[in-house]
Amino acid sequence: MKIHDFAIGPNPARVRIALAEKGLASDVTFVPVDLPGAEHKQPAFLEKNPTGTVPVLELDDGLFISECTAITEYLDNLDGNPVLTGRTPREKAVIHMMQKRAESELIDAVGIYFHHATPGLGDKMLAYKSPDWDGRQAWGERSRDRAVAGMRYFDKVLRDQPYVAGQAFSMADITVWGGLAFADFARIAIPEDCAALAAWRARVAERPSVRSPAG
Ligand code: GSH
Repeated sequence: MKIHDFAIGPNPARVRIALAEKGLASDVTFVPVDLPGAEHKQPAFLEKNPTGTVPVLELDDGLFISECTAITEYLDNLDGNPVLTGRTPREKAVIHMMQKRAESELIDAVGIYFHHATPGLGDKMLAYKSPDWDGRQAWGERSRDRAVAGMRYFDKVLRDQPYVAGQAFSMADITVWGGLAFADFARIAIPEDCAALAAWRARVAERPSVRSPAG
């Protein structure tokens, strides 16, 4: 298997953590994609993933799978022991729901702020953004506020349970982890009163997969 990604990206980190959780790190080769150079917006890459984002998993039969959730589900099911995406219908549904909330209310909201209200990945990416700086900035700042509201939401969830989707670590925790890492990078502070979120983060930071992700 190959993973086309950008080593320091927070979404690539989600898959790198999943690979380490599953003990599959040595089964993949990483192919770097030059995001600041806009390689992911060029036709050769868009053939692999029309949405122009990383990571992308390339299987040995030539199939390309994009979206961290789809990649994680594939990896998690390879050994018939899906610990990250749930075993029962109920577990699967809750993990899916919470991870989607972590995407839309946290990591994607941070991404909009970073890419549209700050210099983001630099000048070569400007051609792929709206030329209306004021509009972009206003939209980005609304997204930043949404990300902070997302942090508060997950703090509330974690006051009542040890992990984002319940009693066990899952793909939903990985997405929140990536969202907070992206927030650090984009300089969006976690509200100081989010004690449950901070305690969860300190606990997750000790996991071997998080301390030593694949790659
Ligand atoms: N929903 C996508 C997934 O789960 O894979 C998000 C992927 C994503 O946004 N990746 C970032 C990216 O490629 C890297 S952290 N950004 C480049 C861009 O938006 O131009």
